[in-house]
Amino acid sequence: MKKMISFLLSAIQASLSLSVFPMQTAAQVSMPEGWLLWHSYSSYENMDSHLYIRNDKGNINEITGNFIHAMNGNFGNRPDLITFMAIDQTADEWDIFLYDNGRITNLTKNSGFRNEDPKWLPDGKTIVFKRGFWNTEVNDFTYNLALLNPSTLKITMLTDSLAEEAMPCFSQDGDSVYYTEYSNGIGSIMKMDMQSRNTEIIWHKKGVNAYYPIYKNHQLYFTKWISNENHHDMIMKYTKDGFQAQTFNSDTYDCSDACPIDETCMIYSCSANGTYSLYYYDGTDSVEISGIPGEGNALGADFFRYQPVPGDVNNDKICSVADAVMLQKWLLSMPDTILTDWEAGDITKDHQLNSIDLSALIHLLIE
Ligand SMILES: [Ca+2]
Ligand SMILES: [Ca+2]
Ligand SMILES: [Ca+2]
Repeated sequence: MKKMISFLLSAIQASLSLSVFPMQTAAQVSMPEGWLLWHSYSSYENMDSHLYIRNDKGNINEITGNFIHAMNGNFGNRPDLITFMAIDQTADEWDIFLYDNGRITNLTKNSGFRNEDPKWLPDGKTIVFKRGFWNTEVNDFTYNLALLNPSTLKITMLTDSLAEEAMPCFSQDGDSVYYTEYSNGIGSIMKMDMQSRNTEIIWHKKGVNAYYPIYKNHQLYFTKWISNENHHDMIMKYTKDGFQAQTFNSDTYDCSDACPIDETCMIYSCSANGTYSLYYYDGTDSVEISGIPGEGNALGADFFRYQPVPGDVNNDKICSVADAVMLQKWLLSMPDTILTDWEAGDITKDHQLNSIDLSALIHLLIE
């Protein structure tokens, strides 16, 4: 190992005179590597929803346990940390569940409430969800937003109003929570500042339902009806430049449940074939994601992107001397040297691949 490293260090000296290589761009239209989570049901009323996960190797497993009708899974800060909602049959109530490396816990067991729509806060330590109870004063359910600590099971209420707040999701900095507020069955997209608890309307139009806000990569997405008259769903993106409709939306079928992967790519549910299927949009084209099991509808996707191992240019999921050798050969323009994952080689993250990255890679190996 030491001999190899000293050889590489001397080789760096030799290659330092090489000019900077611009990054190559991969012209592939395929989904990035990662873990995909979704639920599938024949119809919501049949209460037959199942929660599935496809790992980064492409293997699919159903998340099962002492519950039925599981849905709305959400990844925490690692792919084996998931929260979802399901019905606890013994208690006959909606509960928030935790899946942690294969172990399942009911976090709201026998609460006497309806617990729904869980989403992780960005730190992966707290869950925000919707909690409802039968309110005898108004003869209807009252729903509020709440925070849940999975370690202590402590619950902190965020709202206390007769209006229904639903589908909460946090911004990446954790400063604000976006949610849907319903009035006479029509949803508006709202934002609450976590410090002041002040709320503001992000999107509201009379007679047009808007729901399912998702905040990712510093952009907000949500689903809304096309218009007063056309109740097909479409996905909107909200940035500093205003509201933008996604180009894949249609007047004749539904596009909903945005699951953004980066600034342009996303997974979403689309009913172009009659029932909901999962689609991947690469910024230009949409393709149906193949090999998705489950009868009927596939909805509520979440995606945990595979994080490349720094320096792993041969993409064998570890950083080793073999990567240093490969990067060095590439820098020396040796014939037939192709980097499997050049992005992993850009350790300095300056979008250039040069001897400074090789030097940084060798430092990683020495560490
Ligand atoms: Ca409320
Ligand atoms: Ca490697
Ligand atoms: Ca670099």
